[in-house]
Amino acid sequence: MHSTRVRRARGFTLIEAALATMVLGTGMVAMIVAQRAFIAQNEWSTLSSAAQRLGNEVRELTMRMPANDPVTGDDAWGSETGEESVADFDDLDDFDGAVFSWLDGSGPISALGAPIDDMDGWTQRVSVEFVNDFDLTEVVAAGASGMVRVTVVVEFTAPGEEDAREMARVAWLAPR
Ligand SMILES: [Ca+2]
Ligand SMILES: [Ca+2]
Repeated sequence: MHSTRVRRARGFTLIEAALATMVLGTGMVAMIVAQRAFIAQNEWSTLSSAAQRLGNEVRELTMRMPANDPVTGDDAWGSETGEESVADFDDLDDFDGAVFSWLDGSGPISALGAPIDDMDGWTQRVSVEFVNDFDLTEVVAAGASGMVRVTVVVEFTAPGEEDAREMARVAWLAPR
């Protein structure tokens, strides 16, 4: 009886203390992991909404443009002679293959056609295709249908990284 009392009075044993430290430690690690995951998720959603926005900027820019050049009609694909930059583009197929990138200062562009400041890392890639009027997933030869599909792939290169990552793909249809 006497000896038990003495043991109790000693307080925590080494093992108990070690266990308590371990429990605390594990709790802290779990908190840090959770916080990191939260920050990463937050960053990801910020990036993906920026990407969506950049896709929509191109969409707005081209909204009122015809599928074919107002002067040359559907004879030529791509930008016509003298149309050298986005400021000259006046029909949808002018945008086929266009790349607006932070790398060369050509992008990413806004709905006004001008590069947006402070958007390092971002690139918009545009492709324009004719699709089957009755099966919009099927790409057909240029001029062979009444429906054009414009796709903007938005990529982001994180600081310190070399490879760009696709963050959004915005596509829409435009009748000719
Ligand atoms: Ca044109
Ligand atoms: Ca054109």
